[in-house]
Amino acid sequence: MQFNLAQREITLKIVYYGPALSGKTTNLQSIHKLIKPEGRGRLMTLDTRDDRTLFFDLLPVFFETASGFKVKLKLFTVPGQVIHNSTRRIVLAGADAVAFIADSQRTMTKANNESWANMHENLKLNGLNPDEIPAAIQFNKRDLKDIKSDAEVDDVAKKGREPVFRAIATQGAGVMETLFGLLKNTWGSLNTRHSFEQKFRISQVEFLENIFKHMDLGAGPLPFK
Ligand SMILES: Nc1nc2c(ncn2[C@@H]2O[C@H](COP(=O)(O)OP(=O)(O)O)[C@@H](O)[C@H]2O)c(=O)[nH]1
Ligand SMILES: [Mg+2]
Repeated sequence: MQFNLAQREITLKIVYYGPALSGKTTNLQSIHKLIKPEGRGRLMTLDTRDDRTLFFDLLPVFFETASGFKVKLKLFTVPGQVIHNSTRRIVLAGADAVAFIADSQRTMTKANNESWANMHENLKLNGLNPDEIPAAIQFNKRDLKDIKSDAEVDDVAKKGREPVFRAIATQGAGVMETLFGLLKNTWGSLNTRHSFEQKFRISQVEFLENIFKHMDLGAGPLPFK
């Protein structure tokens, strides 16, 4: 969390992590599409030399609280390719929460596991505790064949502390649910570590409602309370 007292501005950083081609960029593109222009900034994409790799994407989402604080949410993705580890570590620095985008295809199980381990390692190298940072797991590409079954996904959910979501990011399905689930936990973590509610007078419901008020939620209301 970055806090600028003079401008009464709070900036939160959310990082989308995962193996190459799991759908991190697609998640951000879908979220960007679902937010009305007044609630978002420009989606930036920097391409690196090997064209299938994106350096990072940044998606700022803004709102102002009743107590007069401006909250900015910055969403980043990392390049998944093994050779871009130093970039991943830099992007992860100062993260307030991580969304881990796994590829549901069976052939990607090893890549998912390696990326998960790599994320833990890079969190530690950045002085962040992998057991404490708010995290959500998304199993993306549910529309493809030869994917982990629902029962197997449920198993992952049972074993870990992170909430688990299913998605088809190319269709925008499950992307808001993932972000919402993650931000619910993020508020809890901020409140524990920074007395968020007391200091800034932002309740969890106000926090979530403000972030999602500009978003087209399509499938129905999210569980704010
Ligand atoms: N079938 C299918 N393809 C997807 C889905 N999400 C992403 N993709 C495709 O997977 C490829 C990699 O996606 P991208 O978002 O660039 O992956 P990144 O490397 O994690 O950022 C692209 O061709 C996407 O269109 C999905 O839910 N289903
Ligand atoms: Mg990408």
